[in-house]
Amino acid sequence: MSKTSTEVAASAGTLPAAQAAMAASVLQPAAEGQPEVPMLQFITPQGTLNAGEQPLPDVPLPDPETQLWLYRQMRRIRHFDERAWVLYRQGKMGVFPPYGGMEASQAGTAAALTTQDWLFPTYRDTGAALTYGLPIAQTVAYWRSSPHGWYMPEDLKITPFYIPIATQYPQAVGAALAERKRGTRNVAMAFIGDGGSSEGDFHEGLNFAGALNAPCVFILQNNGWAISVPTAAQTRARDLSRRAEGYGVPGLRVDGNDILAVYAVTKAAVERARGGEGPTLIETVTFRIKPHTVADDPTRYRTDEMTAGWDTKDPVLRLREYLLAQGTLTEEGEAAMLDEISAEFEEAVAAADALPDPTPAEIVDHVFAQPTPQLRAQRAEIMEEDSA
Ligand SMILES: Cc1ncc(C[n+]2csc(CCOP(=O)(O)OP(=O)(O)O)c2C)c(N)n1
Ligand SMILES: [Mg+2]
Repeated sequence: MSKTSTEVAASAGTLPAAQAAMAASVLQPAAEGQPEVPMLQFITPQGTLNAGEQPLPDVPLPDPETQLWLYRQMRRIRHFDERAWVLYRQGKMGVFPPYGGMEASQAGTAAALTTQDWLFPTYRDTGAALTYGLPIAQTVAYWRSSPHGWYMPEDLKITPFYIPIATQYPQAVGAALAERKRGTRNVAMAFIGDGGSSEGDFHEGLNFAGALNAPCVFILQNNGWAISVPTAAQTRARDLSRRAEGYGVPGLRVDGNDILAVYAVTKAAVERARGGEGPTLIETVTFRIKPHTVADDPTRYRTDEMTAGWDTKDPVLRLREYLLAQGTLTEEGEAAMLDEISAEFEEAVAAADALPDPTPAEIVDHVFAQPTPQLRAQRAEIMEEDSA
């Protein structure tokens, strides 16, 4: 951040006192004795190749074909995020947690999986789910709170978006161990936020995975905020990747706004897990530019000064600059790509619109495979009320 602490503290003065005190902690220096793990970064925010020494010399830059494909994945999920805002304002979508600005962290990680692998996303990770292969129409239905979006397709090993923070970590370990028991080489990837990494389940999950050498890849998206609480206020730790050390698990840090670095490091961790070498924690260092959800008003707890500089680190523009300079992408090629992405999205929204309206009783229909007598009674009651 280019602002001085005095400037940011002064801008925090426009916030209510409690929020200002918390916001000021954004500037706390790292506690002594906490060495920072260097971040892998291939592409600088200016869109040039980082010529500096890299902390993970064995992790190679993806080839140009992969780079272009990753650019497409980011564009595709950015399109969803931008259109979701519009649909929300039109009353055609429910409350949605946006991930705009975090596309590299979501697409770059999920792109390293096949659909034989497991994905455990949180509410923030619609972008990762779309990259993995969750159909857009179903995703729209989910964020409309329609029962048509409640199931995940049978041919995908993706769980519903986790809302209870951190519960997905131990469960992902269980899925990974089940795969190993079946003799496959499939892995489980679970997401969490910076806030979630202070929950007990995060630590239990990592310990469990480490002790049993589970084929897991843990993605910790450090986006600077847990709703209104800045990372620096919710933990004294300044380098969340190092939390893995306590469990004997490698913890890596990557520039979460550089998709080439995110993809390369995740791919290496996935291969490691497949090869029976155990779990890895990857901290993707990014930023939540957007509100917590489309219904949140972040001006109540942070000022523009606190988010300043992050727009220039945009993951989509960064890779775009690089690909154009390399000649891997042309403006015409990009225009065609964006047209295809937009057409795919509109077709999917039309498919979601065409899904039949749910009946009120569906709220109890999907609780158990075989409904209990109580649920059957509740269902009858709901239907009676509805028809009255
Ligand atoms: C167990 C649990 N406690 C509290 C909440 C309320 N809650 C919803 S989002 C959130 C913040 C999570 O922040 P972070 O893990 O950084 O994820 P981000 O929203 O930044 O992606 C909290 C506390 C919850 N959903 N589950
Ligand atoms: Mg967060």
